[in-house]
Amino acid sequence: MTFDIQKIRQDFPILARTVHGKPLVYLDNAATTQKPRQVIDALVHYYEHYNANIHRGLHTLAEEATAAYEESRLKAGRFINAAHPEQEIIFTRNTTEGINLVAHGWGRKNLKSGDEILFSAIEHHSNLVPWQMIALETGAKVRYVDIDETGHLVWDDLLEKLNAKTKIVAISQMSNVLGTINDVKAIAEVAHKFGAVLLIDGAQSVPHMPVDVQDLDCDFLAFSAHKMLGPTGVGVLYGKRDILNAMDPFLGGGEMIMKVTYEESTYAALPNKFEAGTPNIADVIAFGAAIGYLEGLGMDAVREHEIAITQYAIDALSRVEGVKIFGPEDAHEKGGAVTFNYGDLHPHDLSQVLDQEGVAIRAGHHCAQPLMRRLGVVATARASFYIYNTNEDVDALVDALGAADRIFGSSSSEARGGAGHAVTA
Ligand code: C6P
Repeated sequence: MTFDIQKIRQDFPILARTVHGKPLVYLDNAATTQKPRQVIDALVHYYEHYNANIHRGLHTLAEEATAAYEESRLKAGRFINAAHPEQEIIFTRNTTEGINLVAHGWGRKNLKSGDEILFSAIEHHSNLVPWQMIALETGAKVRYVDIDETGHLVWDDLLEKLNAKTKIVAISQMSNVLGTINDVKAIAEVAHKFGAVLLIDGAQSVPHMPVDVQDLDCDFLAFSAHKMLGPTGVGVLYGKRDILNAMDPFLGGGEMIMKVTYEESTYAALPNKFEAGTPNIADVIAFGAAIGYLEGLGMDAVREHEIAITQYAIDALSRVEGVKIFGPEDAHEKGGAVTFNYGDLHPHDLSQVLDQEGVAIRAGHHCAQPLMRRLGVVATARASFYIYNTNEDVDALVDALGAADRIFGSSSSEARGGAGHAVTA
């Protein structure tokens, strides 16, 4: 292990609490992560010492707030190695808003009837619904790349569906359900050959592995602060400068203009053009502290820790009779999310029993209903890990499954039929 998990845990006040009299075992990190003291302190410090609106005021507080806000932009840019952080990093509310910004800001201008939008079978609703909406509006058509039985994209299907009509490829780098990691660098290469732009949904990848937008050569990357130790209500949309410059604004209002008359307006330069109205100043500043925390650990070390704990979890869960795991078995091929079902027990019931044991997981369709249908299930349970999780947390999950079994008899002989580790179509 390249970092000291026990030391890290001390930075997270919430990890000291109990749930139903049991120590909290937080395994719902793909939904949102917990926040370290450094992030909470940055938030409180802002409100206690220099709360002011940014960019507008000429007083000391406004200048301090503006400087801290812009510093977070530079930090976010450095974190993903943007070539021009001061222009290419747009603060949004979350990944969802970033993708909508591209669908509407870029899509309205660049899509027309007969064009194609290509996404994949593993996408989160956030990377499906905005494209369906813009397709309806423009007459473009949505298509998706299928997955194989381990949850990887079928490369031949991608090549077959990419063509001169494809104008944008919108793909997640890491699935929030199966954890599968897509080779987005290779996808960028083939998409660009056809003249298409590539948007990466980085909601799950950016928090968990090193991501370098220049190396990937992606055109857009969207991610959320709250999944990487930061506050809720802040997201980042990265876009290549030339592409952002050529796009129309998504929202109109204060801060995003150059000149306004009663009849018409001209727009501000990047990034303000895309940040209409007062932004989420406090949370953007606290997000800077979250980035600093992760940089202190090193994203290579974060990834290394997650491979280790994910493999430990896959191995431990595989030994539990009645557990069926979906997605890759090798943790090197996936992020820190393990999705499974336990016998014929509904994941919602399972989640409730685990909660009684202090273990927090997510159960449901994980905002990926088409993928659930593709897997042949209505819902699954998901344990997802982050920097503060230990193998003991995984042991607690496995023990809690025993409690569920005692209550529901979930690993009944009928239910034990599932072979596990396979995506069933
Ligand atoms: N997935 C999960 O439990 P927002 O809500 O905008 O911050 O993130 C949306 C989103 C987009 N893409 C992927 C791959 C995601 O995983 C998510 C959020 C959470 O899986 C909440 S549904």
